[in-house]
Amino acid sequence: MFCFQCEQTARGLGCTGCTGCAGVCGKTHDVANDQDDLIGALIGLSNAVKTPDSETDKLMLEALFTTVTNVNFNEETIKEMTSKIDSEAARYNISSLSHYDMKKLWNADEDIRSLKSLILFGIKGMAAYAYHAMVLGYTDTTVNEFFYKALRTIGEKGTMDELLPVVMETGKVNLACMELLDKANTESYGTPVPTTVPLTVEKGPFIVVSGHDLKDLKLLLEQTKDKGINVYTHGEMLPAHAYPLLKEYPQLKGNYGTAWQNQQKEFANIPAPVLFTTNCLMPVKPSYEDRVFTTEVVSYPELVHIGDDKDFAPVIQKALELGGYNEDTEFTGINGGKEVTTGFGHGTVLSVADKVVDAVKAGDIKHFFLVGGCDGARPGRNYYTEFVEKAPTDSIILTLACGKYRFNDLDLGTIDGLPRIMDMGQCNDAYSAIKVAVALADAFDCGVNELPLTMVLSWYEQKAVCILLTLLSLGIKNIYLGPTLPAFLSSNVLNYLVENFNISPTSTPEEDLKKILG
Ligand code: FS2
Ligand code: SF4
Repeated sequence: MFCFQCEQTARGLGCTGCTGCAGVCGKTHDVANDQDDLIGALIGLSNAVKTPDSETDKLMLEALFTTVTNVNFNEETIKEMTSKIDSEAARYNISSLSHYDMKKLWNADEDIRSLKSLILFGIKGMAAYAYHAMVLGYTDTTVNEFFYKALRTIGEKGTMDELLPVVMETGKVNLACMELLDKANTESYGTPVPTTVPLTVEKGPFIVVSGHDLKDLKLLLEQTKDKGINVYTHGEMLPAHAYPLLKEYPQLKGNYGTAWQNQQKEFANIPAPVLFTTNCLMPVKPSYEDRVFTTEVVSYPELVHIGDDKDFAPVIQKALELGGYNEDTEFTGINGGKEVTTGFGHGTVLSVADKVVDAVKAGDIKHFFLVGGCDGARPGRNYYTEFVEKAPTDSIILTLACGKYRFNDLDLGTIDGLPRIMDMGQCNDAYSAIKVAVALADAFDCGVNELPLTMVLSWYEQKAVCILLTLLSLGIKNIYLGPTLPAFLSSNVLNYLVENFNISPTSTPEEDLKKILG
């Protein structure tokens, strides 16, 4: 196996090994190779089919999403998907589909490998967003067509000069994709409103829902109506509390646990089932394996999978069987806070834009930080907690994705009635941050790079890659990126990013704050 698509890759170089080995995430050698075959089949399909239809689009999104870190650990379902791609080719009268050999990519010249990896990992992340929009009935032809173009590009010979524009195009198309998902979510469930979310679990049966898929949560809320079962979000599902049409379910009570990398500890003893709608699933420990359920593209050997009929009866049954806690049970965030807030998407923030602009003009707000992205297991990620704690009291912290669990339970007070920490939502809600930044730049008649705004990002998996590419495609400079730089950036590609975008690796909160504010 060879895999270096995520931040926790072995030795900061790549997860490798032979039969019996596994990557740091727990993905086995066989699963890694099966995922490569799946991508190889997709590249073959992109070359062979000139005008794919919506069925093919759906399969392509599923296949890419399947290979995102912490989504699928199951050889059987990955192989099934590869066979589906071969059958799909047969539907277009292609009798034998040639698969691209991914070893050609992993063994390519390091700069070519680096640029193609940016494209491949970027479209994997983007596929997750396109998939969530698609299940809500929203698709975009330009976005879908780009996936095939990108896949073909990975399979072709290409120079750095030819590949760089496709890397930037990946970011540009991902902006359209995040916009599509924002539209899908807000038209389906309403515009998020600021919401306080308790971390206490009430007594009685409950279900924990993790991942990013709001539609699955909505279906589960429908099926748990009047059943005496409460529902708690976990990880990236937290922002669901802010959507008016989800909020109206009285059994949607609060949030359980923190970011994904703590799940093996946090799920070990809970008297409730957990449903994973997307990443990030970690290898499931025997102590709680009978309580974890998967759906959509998430797959793990031996776990009960809720299929397309979306009958959550096994999850509901398990919740009733386990019964929950006997008493209301108090949990806290990692800094001891008993509640968190969310719901500060572009709809909310822009509705108070004049207040924000006035506070800046009056000198009450001197700086905005976007501190967001993925959380992860590596040491060093407390950088983000310390950064937020040490940020000056006249600064506002915008945040998004699961990295916020490092500090979202801190009470940093308010400035002119505006909370100092504003959670904009899931990782895809980076779209909100971009909309707010562009609106502020308009209000102050300057470019986004001239605003008193700094992005301090944490990355882990491939959705962070497509978001970073979107920011670069918009010409956003001076981004701080940590906790480590991607292993798939060759030194020439990194130099290009530093020279053209002034990307800096994070150092220490004190030093970075000094540099930013100095
Ligand atoms: Fe966090 Fe994991 Fe959102 Fe990422 S829950 S690292 O998938 O996509 O962010
Ligand atoms: Fe290693 Fe990350 Fe790949 Fe898992 S996804 S095998 S941890 S690089």
